[in-house]
Amino acid sequence: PFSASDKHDIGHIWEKVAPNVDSLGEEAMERLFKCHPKTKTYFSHLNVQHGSADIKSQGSKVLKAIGHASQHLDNLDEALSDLSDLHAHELRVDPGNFHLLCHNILVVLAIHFPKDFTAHAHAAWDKFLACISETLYSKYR
Ligand code: ZNH
Repeated sequence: PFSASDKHDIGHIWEKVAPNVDSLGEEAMERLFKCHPKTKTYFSHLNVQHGSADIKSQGSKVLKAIGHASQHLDNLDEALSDLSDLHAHELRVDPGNFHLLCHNILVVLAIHFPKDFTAHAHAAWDKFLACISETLYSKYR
């Protein structure tokens, strides 16, 4: 359900994110943990202190998965199938947490790419991240 202009805006911003997945991913995770400290409980085996290598690596993995998804907009279920198994069966992340992370990713995009983050791009990314989230918790029972 992505229009041609949605796809354009998703791809255009992704190209700007791609070279910066470490720092932008780290910032999104830090904002998530600051605004919603309970989300840290899923990462209790990692170091979630400010500036930790674990946060950087987790944020980078999340953004790279989003980049992968951006190349498969018409086929998210298949593109994210393994990740969806992981979140549903192993990590068992409460579905209510996904929109919190998505919101913080949008905030990071808005701060770093203010010119590109038009209302239309905002809406396209909001839809894109919601579709990713829906795919990641689609296998929950
Ligand atoms: Zn997640 C992991 C993505 C959301 C929690 N993740 C992960 C990874 C990735 C991701 C890529 C890696 C995997 C491997 O390694 O294989 N996520 C993602 C995305 C999203 C998400 C894309 C949306 C958008 N997560 C999420 C949330 C949460 C989570 C919301 C909670 C809060 N994850 C998680 C965990 C993990 C992960 C816990 C594991 C970590 C470690 O390392 O251990």
